[in-house]
Amino acid sequence: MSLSVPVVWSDAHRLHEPGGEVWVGVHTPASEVPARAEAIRVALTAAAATIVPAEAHDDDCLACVHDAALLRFLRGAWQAWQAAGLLHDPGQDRVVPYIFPLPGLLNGRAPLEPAAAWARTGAYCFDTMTLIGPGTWEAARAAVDAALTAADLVGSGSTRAAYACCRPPGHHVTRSVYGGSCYLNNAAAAAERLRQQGAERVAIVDLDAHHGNGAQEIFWQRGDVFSGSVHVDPAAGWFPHFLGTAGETGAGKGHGANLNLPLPAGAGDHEWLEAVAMLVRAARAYGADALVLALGVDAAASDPESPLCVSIAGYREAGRIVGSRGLPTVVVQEGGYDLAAIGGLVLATLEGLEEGLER
Ligand code: SP5
Ligand code: ZN
Repeated sequence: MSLSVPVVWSDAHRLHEPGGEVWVGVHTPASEVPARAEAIRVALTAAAATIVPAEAHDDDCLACVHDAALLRFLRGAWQAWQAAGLLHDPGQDRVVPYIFPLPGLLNGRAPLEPAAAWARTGAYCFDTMTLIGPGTWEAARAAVDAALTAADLVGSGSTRAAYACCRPPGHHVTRSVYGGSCYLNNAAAAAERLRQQGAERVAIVDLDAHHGNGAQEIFWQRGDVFSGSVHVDPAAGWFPHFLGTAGETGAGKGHGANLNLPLPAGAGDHEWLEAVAMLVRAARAYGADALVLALGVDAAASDPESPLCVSIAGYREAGRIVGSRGLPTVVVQEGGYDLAAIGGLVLATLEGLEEGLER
């Protein structure tokens, strides 16, 4: 039995080598590494999946979800860092933030555009862990192309479901700031593309172990895109720490179109699958005519970055639950850091999704 969900892929992901993560001031090894996507590709190819190259798209859907200033910064960040001589003095070969224009610094006024290149990053990056190297922009842009290509396949009706092997991931990026190993919000761009292709209402269902804060903020006041996320409770000490609680439900036209289901550390298949089913029911009740599945597989028990304890059978069942509503579905890769498990987890989820859609 071969996997029939097409797998959208770009070699350009290899150009992004974060080279590390600065955590509490300490340079630690990177978790979001090129070997992740390669391991997924190996598992899906072994299941005889069809690989579809990501097609270049213009910036249209990207400009719908991100501020022009963020896109301008990301596009030129590496060159500006290099031009400022920072590779040699002090000897930093990645773009990293240093000072942050937090609201309390400015009494609500707009920050200056810093003259110093090394001071600009903090206006766009909300953590110290998400480093930019020479190929980061090209890889992140190609990941968006992969998500948009998958959305085209689904939106045109040529397949019920498509999977985009996006790397770097995207679900932590808001309209104006990046972080959490993410640079551009692939899932949000896919949702916009599905809308362009005729879906009136799109639901993003985020299974990554961490809160999908990016889509939450991008679509906070919008009634046409629902955001739902199951994740380890940020209030109990987990990234993104400052948000992701059940009380965050959207505002204005988006009131009721955001649903967070935080779980305690240690939660396993039973609680997690109940939450997944609840998200899918909410997406249905919302009236979604297409889904974007933000598929992080870092909720797996063996994952080094989260305390959730989901099994591979749990991910397969989650795929079935998501597929059971028969909605056109774009699957976008998010986190997942156990290199030995990541390929099997993604494959199991996609197999479950196919089973759910066939029923
Ligand atoms: C896409 C995604 O899953 N992003 C998650 C980023 C969460 N990173 C939080 C890291 C918290 C500190 N971990 C210490 C390990 C240092 N390498
Ligand atoms: Zn994650």
